[in-house]
Amino acid sequence: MPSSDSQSASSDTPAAPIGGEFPFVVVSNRLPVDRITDDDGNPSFRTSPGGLVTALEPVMREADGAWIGWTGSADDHVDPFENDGIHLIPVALSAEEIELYYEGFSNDTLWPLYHDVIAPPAYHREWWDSYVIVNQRFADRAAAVSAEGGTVWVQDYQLQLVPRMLREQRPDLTIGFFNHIPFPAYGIFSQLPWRRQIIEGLLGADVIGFQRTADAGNFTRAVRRLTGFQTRGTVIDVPVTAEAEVASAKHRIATVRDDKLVRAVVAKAFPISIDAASYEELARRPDIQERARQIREDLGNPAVVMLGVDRLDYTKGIGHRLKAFGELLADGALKVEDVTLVQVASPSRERVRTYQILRDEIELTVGRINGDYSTISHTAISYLHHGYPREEMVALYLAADIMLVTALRDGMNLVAKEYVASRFDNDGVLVLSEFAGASDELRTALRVNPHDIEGLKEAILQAQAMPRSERARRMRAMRKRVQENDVARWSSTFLATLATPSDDLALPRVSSRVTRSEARAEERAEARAVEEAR
Ligand code: GDG
Repeated sequence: MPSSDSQSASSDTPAAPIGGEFPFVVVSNRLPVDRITDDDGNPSFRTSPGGLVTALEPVMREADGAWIGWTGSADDHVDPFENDGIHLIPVALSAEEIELYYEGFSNDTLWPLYHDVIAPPAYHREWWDSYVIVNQRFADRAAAVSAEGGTVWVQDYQLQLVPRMLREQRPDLTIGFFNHIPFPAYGIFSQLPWRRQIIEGLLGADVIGFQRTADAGNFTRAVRRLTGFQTRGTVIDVPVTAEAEVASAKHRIATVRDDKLVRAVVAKAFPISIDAASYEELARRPDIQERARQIREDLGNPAVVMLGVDRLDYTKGIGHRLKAFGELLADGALKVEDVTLVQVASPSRERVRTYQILRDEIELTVGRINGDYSTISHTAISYLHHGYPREEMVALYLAADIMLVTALRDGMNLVAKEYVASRFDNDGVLVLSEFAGASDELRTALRVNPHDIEGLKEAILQAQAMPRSERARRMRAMRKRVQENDVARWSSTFLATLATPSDDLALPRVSSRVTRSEARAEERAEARAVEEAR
């Protein structure tokens, strides 16, 4: 078992003596807590109520799990601590690493690249170097605290090198990875100067989860192009050479022709969701319903309230939404007396230049539309550059007749699912971009291509005119889906796949190599699946 000495020298203050004790470990860039300071200036932590925590909390408690991540502040050398019954293990990042690894490589290289280069990705070697160093630090920490034969679940694009780095140190572990954002087509991914290292990093995992079937297909194709490894449907045969790996991961090892040993890696879609019941519970609270009424009243009781809720991010298509809305006002198809658009744009990545430019553009557009169409008594767009408590978000969902989700590219989009989960009255219309992962599941939303401004305008008008019976029919179908496939089911399905021995993945076996024609047939089938998923 590696000792905590294996942490990199530039890492945190020495950890409390907990090395090697946790059978289940989650690793994510951020810990699920926020640092708060009381009136006397004493710092402490408060759980940040994200969906991931809600999903993993029961698993964590049952398995005596630990969560590894960054606290969100620079040079924050904090010893492991317990919060709400979860063991939290902080990893410190220096101010320079936040700039290079986090704001740079994660948010200004990978984020735009993986979202189909909506904004141009920047490639800097010093950002990459920092990404490697920080990923190694997370991997070292996971290696140090995980129990023999334990399970580690790594989250998201900031930590794609961790699976392999961890496997090299701890072949006894079962390693999962989940990518919360899209995985791009090879033509785009191949721009990345470090594309091979990323693929190799991810292939250190036993199960690699994606939001959509199309993302898993893009990844598998990138694996074939860059490594030549054989793939069979959702299974990738990764050659193994290290004896330790063969011995410790027997159940995932198979022999293929020429006595080659391979490790079976699964890459498939596990669409993430929300804690649907908790949204419905909030929505049913009389005080929150009263707040929803109050919001409508404060807006001047317009006939129609439209809503957008997004982090202020260029992937979310806020500009396209505003353009369609502004044109409908200009055409006279919508009247400012009848309709208000509430746009919550919560502050995000404010130190990254692209985000500063986006904010300026959005606020200029909002100002223009309001200047042109608002009256003393009616405001066209109520624009809110704030974060709100969840109770207020649910009140907004209840107050909104039409929810506009017009992302240009989005892994899933939880806001769409939150709106649906909150509408226990089976009312409200969801206008949903086909480029958000949620559109694979929410088939009865009004699905739009946000680049098609005419189509978007038509969908908004259709939503406005939709009869009550049709609204209810569409909403009921979406609610069923979101209630059945909640975030608890997401995590249990992923973890069950991770625990599945390879026999059930059609291993062990002595297989022949996949022939070229089989590979082509498989690619065609994948392409069909991608088309169907769209
Ligand atoms: C990434 C992927 C994927 C937003 N403003 C406030 C607030 N929020 C909450 C929403 C929602 C969450 O933040 C945003 O989730 P999204 O899924 O919409 O988008 P990303 O932040 O880009 O998340 C995405 C997700 O990971 C999960 O895998 O779906 O595709 O990009 O829960 O409600 N919450 C509160 N106040 C706000 O002002 N309380």
